[in-house]
Amino acid sequence: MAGNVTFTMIKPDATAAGNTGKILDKIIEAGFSIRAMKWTRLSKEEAGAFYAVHKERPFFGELVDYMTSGPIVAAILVKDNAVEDFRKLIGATDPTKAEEGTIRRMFAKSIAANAVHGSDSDENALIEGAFYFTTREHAQ
Ligand code: FUP
Repeated sequence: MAGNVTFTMIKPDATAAGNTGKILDKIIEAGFSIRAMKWTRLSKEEAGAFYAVHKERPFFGELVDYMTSGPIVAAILVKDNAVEDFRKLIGATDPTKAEEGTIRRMFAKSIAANAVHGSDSDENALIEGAFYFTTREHAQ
């Protein structure tokens, strides 16, 4: 059975553009509740560790530079079927391919500056949530 937790980051392009509130509204309207949330900024080491799975990809350096270029909002979200439903809500990685009405279609600037992150599996949702929040902060 699919889990009920996912993890998101509102990325530097979206916080800089003043879209944090609008994106949170969309997330809440879609039925997600916020279990933990933090406005923060990643160091290069933290961004590199978070995206370690992409270490060998050609865009890794740019991704780390971009993700450390400004503040982000990290959050643990709860809803039935959270991972899949949230991926649908945000749309494709490349905003030009994201469906109408999705968060990336509305707010993303490019494939790199794509407004939001969403976990791609239940396992990664737990790992990514634990990257930012202590057990006490997300045990509600
Ligand atoms: P997603 O799961 O949709 O966030 O996408 P991926 O895990 O494939 O990629 C993680 C991040 O790497 C994306 F959000 C943006 C960045 N990326 C690029 O900058 N260029 C690419 O060609 C692919 C991904």
